[in-house]
Amino acid sequence: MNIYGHFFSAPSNKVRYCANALGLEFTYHHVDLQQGEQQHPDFLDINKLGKVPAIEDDGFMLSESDAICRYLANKAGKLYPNDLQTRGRIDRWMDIASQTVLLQMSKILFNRFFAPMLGEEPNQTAIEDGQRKLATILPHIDNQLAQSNYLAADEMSIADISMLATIDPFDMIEVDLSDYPHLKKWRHSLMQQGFYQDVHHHFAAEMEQGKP
Ligand SMILES: N[C@@H](CCC(=O)N[C@@H](CS)C(=O)NCC(=O)O)C(=O)O
Repeated sequence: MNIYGHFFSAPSNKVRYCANALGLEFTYHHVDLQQGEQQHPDFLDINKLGKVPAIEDDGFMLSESDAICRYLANKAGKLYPNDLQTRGRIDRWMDIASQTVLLQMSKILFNRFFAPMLGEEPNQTAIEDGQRKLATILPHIDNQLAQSNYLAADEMSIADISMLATIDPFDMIEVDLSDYPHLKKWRHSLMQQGFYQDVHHHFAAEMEQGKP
């Protein structure tokens, strides 16, 4: 299997964490977004939308990080139990990560990190809006993790991996988790695991070199 991603991309890292946690073998390919490689005809054959992440698995192409994680979990038969209600809870937390947390986090990340890199004026109103809206969702995540070991159940699922990847940039944008002790503990414990450390070993090297 081939995974195409970029080290700055939380959705790409999510797919690498999932594949690692599921014990799937893959070759990772860096797509240089700054150089526009996502619009190269060879990459558009893999994902017509010209976005990472994407996978190629024995001739089957798939994009969208959550769809890929579900596909990989179904393929491996792990981290996405068949039980209807457990699946409902996993899907709910994946949606919260991708549609709520990512949206608010991205406002802060773009304006604090990428806007200055691109020579654009950071939008302070967008930063404050993102901070205010994140502060309404983080207590819900913390409350859930006070009640169960993981987001959707007492066992880890792809929902945990999805949320973990989504909040990776929190350190870069100085989101303080000290008011959320259960979330902080859950995050710390997952970050020690091999599926995460493997990507972040490369992530650090990639950050230093600008590419893998
Ligand atoms: N909803 C998609 C998001 C994909 C996405 O927006 N990828 C960005 C990087 S995080 C990208 O490839 N941007 C390049 C471009 O739009 O040209 C997912 O979860 O996979």
